[in-house]
Amino acid sequence: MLVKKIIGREVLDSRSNPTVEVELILANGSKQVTERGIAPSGASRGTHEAWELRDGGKRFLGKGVSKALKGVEKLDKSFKNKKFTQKKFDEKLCGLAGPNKKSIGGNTTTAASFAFLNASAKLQDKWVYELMGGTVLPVPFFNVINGGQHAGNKLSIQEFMIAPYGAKSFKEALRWGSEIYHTLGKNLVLKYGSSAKNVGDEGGYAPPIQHSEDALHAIEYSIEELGYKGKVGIALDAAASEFYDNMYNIDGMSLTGPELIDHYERMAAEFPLISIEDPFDQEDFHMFAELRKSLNHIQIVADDLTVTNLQRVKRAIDGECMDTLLLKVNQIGTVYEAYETFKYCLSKNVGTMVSHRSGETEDTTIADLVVGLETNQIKTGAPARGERTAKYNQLLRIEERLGKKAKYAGKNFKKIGKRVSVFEN
Ligand code: 2PG
Ligand code: MG
Repeated sequence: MLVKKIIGREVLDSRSNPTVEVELILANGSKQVTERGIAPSGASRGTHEAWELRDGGKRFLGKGVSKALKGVEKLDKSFKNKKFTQKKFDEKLCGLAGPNKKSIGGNTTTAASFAFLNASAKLQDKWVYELMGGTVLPVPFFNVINGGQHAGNKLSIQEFMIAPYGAKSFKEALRWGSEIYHTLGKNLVLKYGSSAKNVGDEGGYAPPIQHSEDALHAIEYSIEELGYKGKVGIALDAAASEFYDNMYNIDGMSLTGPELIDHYERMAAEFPLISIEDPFDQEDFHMFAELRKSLNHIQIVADDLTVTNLQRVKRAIDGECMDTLLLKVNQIGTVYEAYETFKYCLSKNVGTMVSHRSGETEDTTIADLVVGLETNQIKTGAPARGERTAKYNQLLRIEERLGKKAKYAGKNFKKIGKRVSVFEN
């Protein structure tokens, strides 16, 4: 596939920050297509993530991406009129971007890599998931209460999610998610007043509460009110690096690592918890492993610990720190590198959950990616707000398009998929 042109554009993300959009013209013989990719952006960023290139200075309060757009111009010069596969395209991006993607930015490479993937599919008259060949729809982890860096309330834990694993299809899971979201909103207003329905960065409510238990109670109550007990689990992303300062400052307490394990154990005993992401600081490999031993029925997910980086993932797997990797393309900077990290996890019997960022856009590539790779799990925010529903609605379309071939991961969401040969050349 021949790259004809690459252009960059500064567009806004869901937090009104500028981000990089790449538009790419790809050709095969006389056929030519144009497709786009947009980079998302995190707030609770792991320190080992790919470099996000921003301008500094006054423009957009320092967050402008005009330097990154200069990087896109460089891409145009060096890719134009050459043929690529996804692997070759992403490898060349890595070469140009240098260590940690510092020279042109991981935001630039992510947008370009997404654009190439979307254009390749279109050129072959396929959807991205179809190009990759997957047929399994993931269990969605809807973020219904926001805290930490994503909200203006006092909750230490960043994300309280619901996972409708007992639904029969993705379509049903999305309906349950919406019903629970509304019921929870109503219950929060009854208990905490009308401002409790205000939302955080990922569309979940940001009620004026301080203790995790209160959030968990409200969610459990809402699930049960609708009769979904035993069919919808609760998941957390503690994003614990954000409340770690030698001690873990959570829920009005200051805890050591082992004390925080006790705290998680109490929550797990009282509520239908099925998954905890980043329960400890991003350098605390040891405590991840300890928690995994003591809460072995609950999925432990690594995000800031591993940042989709193969070297850190190897360390976390060797140390038995996690059951599941959180896969974010922009943490590493290209689709192919993310795919390699995923493939390594697969070979080690470690699961993968595909993820959005808190600063998102209308780009839906990750919805196709999760079906294409058959990772069985996705988190992309609340079942509300356009940048979040864009992905869930794309999953609805994919399920409909797959028809009888579609399978919903459901209760098997922790099962490790088998498919590996997606982008081999
Ligand atoms: C996370 C993400 C997405 P951010 O921690 O998992 O929910 O947040 O994009 O702010 O890193
Ligand atoms: Mg996280």
